[in-house]
Order: sequence, then C-alpha cells, then structure tokens
Amino acid sequence: MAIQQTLILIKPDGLKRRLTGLSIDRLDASGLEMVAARVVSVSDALAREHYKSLSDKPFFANLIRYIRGEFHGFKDSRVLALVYRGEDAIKRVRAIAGATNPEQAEPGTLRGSFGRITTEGQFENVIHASSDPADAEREVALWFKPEEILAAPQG
Ligand code: IDP
Ligand code: MG
Repeated sequence: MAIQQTLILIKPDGLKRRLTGLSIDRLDASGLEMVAARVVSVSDALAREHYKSLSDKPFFANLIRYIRGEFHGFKDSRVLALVYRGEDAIKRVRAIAGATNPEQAEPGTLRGSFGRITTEGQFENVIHASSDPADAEREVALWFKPEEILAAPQG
C-alpha cells in the first residue's frame, strides 16, 4: 500500500463546537502523521476552488456559505487545515470521518457522532477529508505551499 498525503479541514461547525482537539485525537490515534497545520481564513475564491466539482449541485451556494463560516457566526471565516501522511492515509482518514450524510455515518465516526443536518437541509459534518489520490493531491496543493509541509523522510 502506498504512502499518501490527505487534506483534512476542521470545518466551521467543528471549530465552533470545540471539536478540534477531539478530531486531532482521533487522527493521531490512527498512527498517521500530521505533517502540516494552518488556521485559514476561507476566501470566496478558495471555497469555490476547493468545491469546484460540486458547482452544479443545488446545495453549492449554501456549501460555500457553510465552509466560509457564515452559519457559525465567524465574521472572519476560518477552518483548521491539516495534512496527514501515511500508508493508505486517504481511506483511513475517510473512515475516521464517516459518510458524507451525518445521518448515514456510522456511530463512532466524527460525522456519525457530531454531524447534523440543519432544518434548512445543510449537512454540517464537522470535517473534510480528501476522497481519492487525485483530489488529495489537488487539495493539499490548494491549501498549502510545499514549504509548509514537513518533508517526507529520505531513502
Ligand atoms: P465528502 O465531504 O464526504 O467528500 P462531497 O460529496 O464531496 O462529500 O460533498 C462535499 C460537502 O458538501 C459535504 O461534506 C457536505 O458538507 C456537503 N454536501 C454534500 N452533499 C450534500 C447534500 O446532499 N446536501 C447538503 N450538503 C451536502
Ligand atoms: Mg468530497
């Protein structure tokens, strides 16, 4: 199995509800390594670029508002962006996160335990995790400069 890097975002609901430490605890317990971390103010352009494959979805406009913190009272929007590295990291972090729809996510996953669907139908699911190697590469490069990521061990 390949060594992979994957992008994680603790979304505004995760920050607002003080789930940052708990989320990192789960990620660390997996044995994967944190190799980058940054609190990021999410511009409209960054949000749209991150979610560009979903731009034709009916929930896209509210998804942009959500990731920019508009539903969680952040005047200056923010998320915690992380990169974790290790064997099969992408799938393993997805398993910690749980299914996209918090009502379908397994109990014990971050989304299953702490996600919710608002009365307006917004999925508030605490955490983003890259879904496949192509997405992971694109997303890590979107949120981090190369020099902000701990270099992989040589040899
Ligand atoms: P993922 O985050 O599990 O990879 P995606 O399909 O890539 O799921 O969707 C990105 C984000 O868009 C989700 O995490 C969720 O916040 C939101 N989203 C996805 N599907 C729906 C939906 O049907 N209604 C409302 N929000 C959704
Ligand atoms: Mg996705």
